[in-house]
Amino acid sequence: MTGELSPIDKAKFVAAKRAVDFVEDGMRVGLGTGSTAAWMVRCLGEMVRDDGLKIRGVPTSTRTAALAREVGIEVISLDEARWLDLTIDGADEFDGDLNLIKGGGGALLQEKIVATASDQMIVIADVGKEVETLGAFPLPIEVIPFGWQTTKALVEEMLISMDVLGRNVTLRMNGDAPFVTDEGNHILDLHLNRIGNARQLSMVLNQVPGVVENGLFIDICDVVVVGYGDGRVETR
Ligand code: ABF
Repeated sequence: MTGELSPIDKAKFVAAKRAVDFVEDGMRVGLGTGSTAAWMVRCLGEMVRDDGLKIRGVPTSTRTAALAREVGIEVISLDEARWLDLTIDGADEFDGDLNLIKGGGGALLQEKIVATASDQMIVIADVGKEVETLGAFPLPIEVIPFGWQTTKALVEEMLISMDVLGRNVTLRMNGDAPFVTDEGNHILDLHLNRIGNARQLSMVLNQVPGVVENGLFIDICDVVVVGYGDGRVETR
């Protein structure tokens, strides 16, 4: 499955491989999105095929759903599962309190719903995602297309009123057109450099009309499995 991997891919793979040890027969598992999560889905597929592992997976994107089916994982919707035993997903940044920035892949809305509906959330990440303070990675927020420019202006005003230093807000593009999420929405990326009070920012952002959800995951993640390029794995 792995062949010759670059150090970064090796780090992602070993984190994913360790995290699937948490998966037990009969579990309903939330399946994250992104390149690290894709390794986890492939590892689970191997366990289903070779070890007879019986799980049902709830994907967090159309991309992950397609991969899960391809590797032989039974896919169900969140409404069928209602509640999940475990979710394993990647992240763009994590800090010492296991708070996260997610959404670089554009799937933050389904990812947050699925993670919140899980008894346990495990994040898998290469060590480069570890930060002291969240915010160097642009914070994605999902906004509805209707009046998105007004929503953007309201978010910018809100950042000024909160004295947030970096206030550059950009519409995520896919070539010449705005990026469209699985839910038919757009993504605004907030270039903040440093997020002083992530909990407060998350709450305030979600009060702005037009904002559906933001990529700050506060008090949702239980464990981070960190992979290194030399194959070491640590758990935070
Ligand atoms: C998902 O994939 C996202 O929440 C996050 O933005 C991204 C991480 O991607 P990768 O694993 O490719 O770095 O988990």
